[in-house]
Amino acid sequence: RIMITGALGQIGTELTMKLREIYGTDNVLATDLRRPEEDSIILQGPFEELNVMDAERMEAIADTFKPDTMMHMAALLSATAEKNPVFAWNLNMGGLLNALEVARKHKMQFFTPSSIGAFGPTTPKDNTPQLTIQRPTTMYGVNKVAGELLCDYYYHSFGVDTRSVRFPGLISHVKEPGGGTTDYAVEIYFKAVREGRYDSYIDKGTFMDMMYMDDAIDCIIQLMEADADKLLTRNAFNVTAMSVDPEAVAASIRKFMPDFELGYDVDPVRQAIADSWPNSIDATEAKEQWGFSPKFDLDTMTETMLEAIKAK
Ligand code: VAH
Repeated sequence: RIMITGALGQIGTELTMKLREIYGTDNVLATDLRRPEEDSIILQGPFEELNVMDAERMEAIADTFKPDTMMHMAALLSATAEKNPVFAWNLNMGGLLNALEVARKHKMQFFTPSSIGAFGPTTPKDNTPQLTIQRPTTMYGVNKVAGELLCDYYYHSFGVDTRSVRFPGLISHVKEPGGGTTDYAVEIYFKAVREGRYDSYIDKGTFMDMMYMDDAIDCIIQLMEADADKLLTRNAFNVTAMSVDPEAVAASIRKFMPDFELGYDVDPVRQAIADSWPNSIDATEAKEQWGFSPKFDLDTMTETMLEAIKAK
C-alpha cells in the first residue's frame, strides 16, 4: 500500500494514476495540500488533504491507511524556491523530514526525487558523473543535496529503504509543471500547437537533460522494485534520456510542424539557474545497477506531445 504526497503535482499526478493501474486503486492513497476539483481523476481513488509541514496529520493519515511505501513528491521547484528561499527551505526540508520520520516509524520503503539541480557551477558539466562535486547555488539545489544526504542518513542510521533519482527536466502534457527552470521545454509544445511559435526564456545553446514523463514514472517503479542487494547507490541515481537546448527542441518540432518559429525572450533569473546546472549527466550507474532504459528520444517525445496536445 502506497502513500503519495504532492499527488496533484507534475510528477505526482501521473505517478498516482500509474501506481493505481499496477497495484490497485484502493492501495494508492493520494495526498496534497488541497482537494482537487470533484471531476479530478485523482478522486477516483483514496485522497486526503495534507500539508506536508503538518507532521501530526501526516502521522495520523499513515496510522489509518497503513502504507508500506511512501512516495514524497511535494516540493517547491527551482524558480519558485528562488523567489521564496526561506519558505522553500522550510517546506522542502521540513516536509522531507516529516515524511522520513513517518517512513521510519511505519517501516516503509521510501522514494523522493532529487534533480540535476543538485549540481552546481563547479560540477563537471559534460557527462556529469554519479559521484562528483555538488555545490549548487540555488536554494532548490541546496534542498536537493541536503535531501540526498538526509535520505542516505535515514538508510544508514535507521535502516529505512530510501531510494532516489536525480531527475532531469520532465516533459509531460497531462499536468503542466509549475515554477521550474526546464519548463520552457514543456511550454514550447503547447505554444507550437496553439500559436505556431514560442519565445523561449532559456537562451540558445543552453543544454540541459530532459526526459519524457512516461520514462520518469517507469523509472521510479523500476527503482522501487529493484533488488536492494544490487543497489550500491541510494540517493540519488543520475537518470536522463536526452540533452537538448531550445534549438534542438524546435528542430524536432519542425519535423512535424515545418512552419514552427522559435524566438527568444531570455529570463535572466531562470537563465542563471540553467547556466549553473550540467549540460549532460551520465546515467551509467542507474543502467548497470537496476536496468534503467528510457524509451522516448527527442523525436518520439515530440511526436507524442504534439499529438496529445492537439487532441486536448
Ligand atoms: C525544475 N523541473 O526546473 C525542475 C527540475 C531539473 C529541473 O528540478 O526546477
